[in-house]
Amino acid sequence: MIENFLKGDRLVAARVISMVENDLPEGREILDSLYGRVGGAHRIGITGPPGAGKSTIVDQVVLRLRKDGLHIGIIAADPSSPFTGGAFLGDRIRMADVATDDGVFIRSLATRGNSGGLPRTAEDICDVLDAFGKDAVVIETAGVGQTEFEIVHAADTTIVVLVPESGDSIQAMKAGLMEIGDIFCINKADREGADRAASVLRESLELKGEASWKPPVLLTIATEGAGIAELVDRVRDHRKYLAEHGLLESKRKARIESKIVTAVRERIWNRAYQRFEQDLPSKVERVYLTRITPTEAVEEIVEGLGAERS
Ligand SMILES: Nc1nc2c(ncn2[C@@H]2O[C@H](COP(=O)(O)OP(=O)(O)O)[C@@H](O)[C@H]2O)c(=O)[nH]1
Ligand SMILES: [Mg+2]
Repeated sequence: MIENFLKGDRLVAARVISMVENDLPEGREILDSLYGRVGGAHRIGITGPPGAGKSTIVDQVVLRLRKDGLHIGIIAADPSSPFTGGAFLGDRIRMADVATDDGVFIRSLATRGNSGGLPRTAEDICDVLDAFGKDAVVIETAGVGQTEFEIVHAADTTIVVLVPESGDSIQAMKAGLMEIGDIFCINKADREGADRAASVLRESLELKGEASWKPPVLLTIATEGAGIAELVDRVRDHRKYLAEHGLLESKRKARIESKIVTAVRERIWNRAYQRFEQDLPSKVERVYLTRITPTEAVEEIVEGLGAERS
């Protein structure tokens, strides 16, 4: 499988991604053996409110990158449908321009649960596409809830897409989106108020103090491809900036660190939980009857785990 993967077999890549997405041991094994090849791809996150035009922008950006001969992976993390738990097909269809191109690999993910968060496995899937030889991996998320912070962690460069109507609310906008953007797009600039939204946004970004990277604010009309060339230029600038300041490296290390911490936590927790799970109802009962306090119950459990180990 690995041999065919390295030959560029897309079906095999899709299978590897499924294994990784479903957190199968085989998936982890394959990812481990490919790990030496991870690290080259530029990870570009794109977030913003639903309907702002993120997928349309991705489509346009990817078309442009393809013209330069780059190979691209796309991960679309859509809000899951409350009825089926599966991802909407809309994005895949709208990305029709790139969907038939062999140099592009698109993967739609169902976000699990209602949090709208980026699935934990999205970073692993990025790693797979990176090892598959993609020059850039674009991750699209609906900008709701937790996603903002997760995308920043997963991406080297984060693009925040807003629409002209955001102008009135930019000042009141969740600090979240303001903090995370490396590049801002006011998309649907064919509509009223785009210039004003852009200048309000620029002003608010000015107030943020003197970071060495000033997030540019661009106007785009994604449906017409307007502003996309500049967007791609700014993405390249940002990548260059990261490289020159050692930030690609530090971001990568931060991802490795949290990957390790998360995995260790999970393993230790699972093991510990198995050991005290059966005593839990009796502890609950004793706390309920106020024989012991919740804190005492915790202490008993933790001490019990320690005693068993030694
Ligand atoms: N008028 C206008 N419509 C746009 C523009 N960009 C995207 N759209 C439309 O907005 C709708 C939502 O776009 P989509 O890319 O799916 O948004 P997403 O939910 O952020 O991914 C679609 O009907 C697009 O055709 C634009 O620049 N101007
Ligand atoms: Mg979309």
